[in-house]
Amino acid sequence: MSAYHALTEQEAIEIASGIEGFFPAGATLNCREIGDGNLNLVFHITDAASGKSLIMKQALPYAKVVGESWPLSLDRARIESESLILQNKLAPGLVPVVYKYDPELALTIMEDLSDHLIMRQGLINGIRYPKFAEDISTFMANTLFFTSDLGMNQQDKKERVKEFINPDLCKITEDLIFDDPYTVSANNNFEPAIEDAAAALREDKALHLEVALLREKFLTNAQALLHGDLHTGSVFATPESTKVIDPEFAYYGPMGFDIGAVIANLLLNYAGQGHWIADEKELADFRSYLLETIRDTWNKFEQKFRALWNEHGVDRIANETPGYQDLYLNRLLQDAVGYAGCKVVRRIVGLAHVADIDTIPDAAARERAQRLALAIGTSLIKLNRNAVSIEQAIDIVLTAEAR
Ligand code: SR1
Ligand code: MG
Repeated sequence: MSAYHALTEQEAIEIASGIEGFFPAGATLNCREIGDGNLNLVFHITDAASGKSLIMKQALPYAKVVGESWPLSLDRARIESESLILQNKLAPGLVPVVYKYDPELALTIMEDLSDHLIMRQGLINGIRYPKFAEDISTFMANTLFFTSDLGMNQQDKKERVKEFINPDLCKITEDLIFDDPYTVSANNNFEPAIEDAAAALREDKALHLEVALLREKFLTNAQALLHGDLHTGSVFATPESTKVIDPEFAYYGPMGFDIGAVIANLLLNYAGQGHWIADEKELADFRSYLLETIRDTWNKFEQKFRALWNEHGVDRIANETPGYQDLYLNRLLQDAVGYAGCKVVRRIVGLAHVADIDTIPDAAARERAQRLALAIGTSLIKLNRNAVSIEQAIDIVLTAEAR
């Protein structure tokens, strides 16, 4: 099977049977297409007799969420498989293992993680993930430090920047996160009940200035190889284990974009959560857990990033100049806060939303959650260049809630 075409379940079975040594000879394989994301086909192949299974992810030449009118490069499948392989070296055990990549079919064959749950769904169900802050901070510190000019040969890094040029997927982010929510765009998608809040986003020039600066950094700052779409739908988790998936948006960009994505998606759950848990104390406890996870994620990330720098830093002047490391980390915090804000706002008024909020059945409760998220998101964006501590971001959340 060679030339590119979207696979059927039967074809996926034939490819899986051909992977030497994976399934027992003559195994009766079962296949289900389970892709529920915005862009790709995902086949789950299982052999009930041996209990063995794998995942095949195939890129489609257009954005599935919109249709064939929005073409997308298949090269993102290469970017995803190469990112996963690199991430597994830099942060072992925190991503699925890639078994095989087929460039012609834009197909990545990888470890099946269906003993884990997509973290977004878990959080919606009120599950806590006590290992998440530890694991995601390790993932981000290792992948961001060792792909940056601080942690790798700087000539090799320039070669790597070339390998991860990802224009189509970056354009999605540039439009959907840093432009559409602040103007009238056919891509936008919000409920009539919050039209006034959407109009306020379009009119707030001080907000636009901050978004323009964050957008400029996303366009120009090739600081490290990012995951590029590190939301809670890109994490498979159990209380004991964390696996980061789906790095098809990977490119060289500002580190704070990944950190901000994690913070934003915990906050989106925070905003939606109030309406799932009826008991006041239980709700307050779960929300405190989410804020504690944000605090831990940043603090652990900072501590691990500094430790890697002190032990493995390759840049003489960066290593030896007093105050440089502190300023660098403060800029990362500021970027993380700003990008977190942008990522919250886009999920309320932009094209692609999140289930944490969209599946709230009661319209008035859903509107309250959307308004809370917008209040948090816009305040974080306005804070970004003045942030000196993660506690300021936490305070913004607590103040927005009290309104
Ligand atoms: C057209 S793709 C919409 C969104 O889905 C992905 O997960 C990214 O977040 C993207 O912005
Ligand atoms: Mg994805």
